[in-house]
Amino acid sequence: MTNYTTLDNAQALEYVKTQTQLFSDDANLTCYEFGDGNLNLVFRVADQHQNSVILKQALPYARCVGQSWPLTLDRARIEASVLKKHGEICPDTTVQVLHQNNDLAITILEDLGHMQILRSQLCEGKTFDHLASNISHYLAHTSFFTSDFYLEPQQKKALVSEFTNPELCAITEGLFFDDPYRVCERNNFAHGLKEQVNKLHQNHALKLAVAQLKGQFLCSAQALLHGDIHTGSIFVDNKHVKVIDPEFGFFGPIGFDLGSFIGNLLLNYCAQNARAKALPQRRDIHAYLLKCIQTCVSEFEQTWLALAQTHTQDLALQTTGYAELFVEQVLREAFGFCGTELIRRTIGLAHVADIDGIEDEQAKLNAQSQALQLGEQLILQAPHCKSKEDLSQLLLSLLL
Ligand code: SR1
Ligand code: MG
Repeated sequence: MTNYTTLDNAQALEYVKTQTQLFSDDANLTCYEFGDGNLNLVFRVADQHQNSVILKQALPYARCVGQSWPLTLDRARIEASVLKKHGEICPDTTVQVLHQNNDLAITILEDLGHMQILRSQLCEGKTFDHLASNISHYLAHTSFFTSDFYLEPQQKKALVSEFTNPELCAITEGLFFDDPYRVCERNNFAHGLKEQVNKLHQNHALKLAVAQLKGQFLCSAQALLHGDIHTGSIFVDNKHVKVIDPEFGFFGPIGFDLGSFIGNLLLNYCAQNARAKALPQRRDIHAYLLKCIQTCVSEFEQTWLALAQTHTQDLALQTTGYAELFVEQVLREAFGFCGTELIRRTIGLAHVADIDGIEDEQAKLNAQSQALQLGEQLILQAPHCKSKEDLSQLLLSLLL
């Protein structure tokens, strides 16, 4: 990465002008940086006719912490490559990569500025009927077609190697499975949660279940994951859903992505007790989020089993009943990973705006406390569920 330099607005504009053919030669370009994520620079480059693209550049450190947390630039290669691979499988649901430069850690993407970030929409109480089907389609197809059920063994192993992402995985390993369960400098929570957090730190059964999930995360190279599919990594409008930002992508346990997505819907669920002040409105958004989770899980299961039935290449994995057992385990793990997302977003380093944006301090504390309890129970109880119906019952019993 010897040529690497961080771009400013003028340099990003110049880069697009001179290194790509994305605009015509006489285009009058403007450029501004508007990234508000945890890690990268994000520029919008537009011409006088409202054509625009997004130029994303990885910084050599985590933006949300600063230069004291160095971070590999290779994540830009991983992100662009995951988008391309997932885009081959699910073109309608994956943001399009227009240009990739690994030396400068630059990716140029189609501009989704006409769409909205799902997290902000859910916070405003907006709902999207097509969300669950689109995301379950994306998760089932990308995971099936990058798994050993479908790929030749050598092809699969070559991909595992191409998508080895040790530094970003180490962030997830620490933030999801280590920090929240012990005293740690990076943790961040209000004094009002101290007692609940202390109890959590002393809960051996919980730590054991989390250790099992971490074991799966470390050892189970099942499929090419997005690796960070929260509601801030999803754009929506009335018809479409587009997934962005898979810089944490790697070959991992399939349930991790499904669990991360569901976890973010549940974080919003907890936040709505404070956000949706009128009871009918609160009931509606709660019912929507629950339905969205149930649809997502059942359509994920159906789609995966249908793909396994028609497209499994491996002889032994074709054995009658195996795909069903495999998907049951994926779903159990998904609910466990979902629990770890709820906990780490509540007391760990990186929180979510759904809850942090609640103005009333007591209401915020209540939402955080609910997220912690929910996370804890999902982690503890999901491993004992035998089917998706059991998992769905478990969730209902914890929420109602
Ligand atoms: C230092 S990175 C913190 C978090 O932001 C990313 O979006 C991931 O969720 C990561 O865990
Ligand atoms: Mg991200």
